[in-house]
Amino acid sequence: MSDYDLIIQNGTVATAADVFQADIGIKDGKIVQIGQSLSGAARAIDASGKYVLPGGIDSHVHISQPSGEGIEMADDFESGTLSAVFGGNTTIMPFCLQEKGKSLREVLAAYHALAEGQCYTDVSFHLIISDPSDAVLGQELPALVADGYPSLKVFMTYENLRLDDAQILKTLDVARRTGATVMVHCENEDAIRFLIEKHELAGDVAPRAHASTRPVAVEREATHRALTLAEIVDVPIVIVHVSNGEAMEEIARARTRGVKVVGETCPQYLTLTAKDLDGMDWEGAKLVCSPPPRDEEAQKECWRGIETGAFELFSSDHCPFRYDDQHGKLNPKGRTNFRHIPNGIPGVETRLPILFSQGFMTGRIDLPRFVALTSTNHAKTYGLYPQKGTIAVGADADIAIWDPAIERTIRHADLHDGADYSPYEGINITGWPITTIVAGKPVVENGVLVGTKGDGQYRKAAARQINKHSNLTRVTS
Ligand code: DUC
Ligand code: ZN
Ligand code: ZN
Repeated sequence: MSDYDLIIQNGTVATAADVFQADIGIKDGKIVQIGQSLSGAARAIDASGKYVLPGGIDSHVHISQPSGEGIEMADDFESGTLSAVFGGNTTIMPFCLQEKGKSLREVLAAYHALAEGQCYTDVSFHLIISDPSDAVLGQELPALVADGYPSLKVFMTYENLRLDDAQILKTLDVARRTGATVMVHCENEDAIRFLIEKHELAGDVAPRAHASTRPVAVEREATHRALTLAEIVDVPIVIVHVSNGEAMEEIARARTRGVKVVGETCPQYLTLTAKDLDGMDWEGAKLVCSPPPRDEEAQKECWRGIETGAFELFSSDHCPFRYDDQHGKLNPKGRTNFRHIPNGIPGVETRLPILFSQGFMTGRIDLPRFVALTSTNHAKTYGLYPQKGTIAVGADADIAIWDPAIERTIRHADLHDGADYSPYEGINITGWPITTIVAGKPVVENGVLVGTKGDGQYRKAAARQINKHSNLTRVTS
């Protein structure tokens, strides 16, 4: 019998800490050896001239999420994970949305049924809490955290989703007691409502108004408030999809007060601006996401956050809707008023190439920082580490092999998601993941699909171990 099922030979391996030349031996889905000149495998992949990195973990992805009457997301678990694996990801973390009145168990069961047998990557869920009743906060949530579902998102915006400050405080308090991790969408709903009414009165209802009704101040104020609520409760918090320097400064200030906060930014805040929406008329609907893209100055600030460590997470916020579709961006109401255009853009396949090309290949960040931002920190923040997010003996053999010599232009026609456009169309990229290995099995090899749906499994996560580790460190079995 062979010592290994698979060896990856001659590659340059990187983790969040080191870069080194090594072979990797894989057996039964795990990394079992890292060394020189390994042999004795059923098969070998030659990675000469390539980078061998932990597979991407995209901890902010929306799949098959209810999004309003008549609206359908463009991806189910099959197409979403297919797109993810072609983009070098081995795990994605979609959200399970609790609709008001529903129990969390019911919601989870429904999402598990949608994902079962359909996935090309591993999957681990976050909850979205929209109805923090006594039963949910008192019984269901603590039981689920203990049962391997320890992360949840709350919204400060959207009529049907937003929690008020009292509800957020209570939710944070449950997180403090149970070791759950709370992600917060920070935008002030009342301020947005006020601005939307003004725009509608003035007849300003084209997609560009989406950006002007959600200005930086709306995000900055809510970010400050969320951080203050976490400070009062004394619990770590994740601020998701930060779009600009002012919100980032709130995170930095909170850190100096001792708040444990993890900051996330996304490709749209590095590559798109509100001006793009402006120039596109109704095609601007393709870029409607929240928070909206800002300006060149905000892009620079987000890059600064990536370079300096203000942000620990770089996620796609993949939230795909078809553009030219009555169930998508241009639904019957959406084609007459921006308020009815579903919020969100696709990007799970392009997240890693954009940061690799514009961050690593330009010298803005080094390879360990790329790995930390795209894989390791996601695993640590959400309780999947060290089983996932690194290349180490005993870890899952979740690996992406990158060819830094590939030059490509992003074209939606080459991508694998269910949308009908990419917000990143036309961006030139240097470097692309050519082979993606999920739990020891090549799913994409040399740019060709060789795996099958069902190769990806559901992975439970661990809660924070209170008083034993920092907010970024947990242990999964
Ligand atoms: N928030 C997200 O995280 N994704 C898409 C839309 C939104 O408001
Ligand atoms: Zn959000
Ligand atoms: Zn999102």
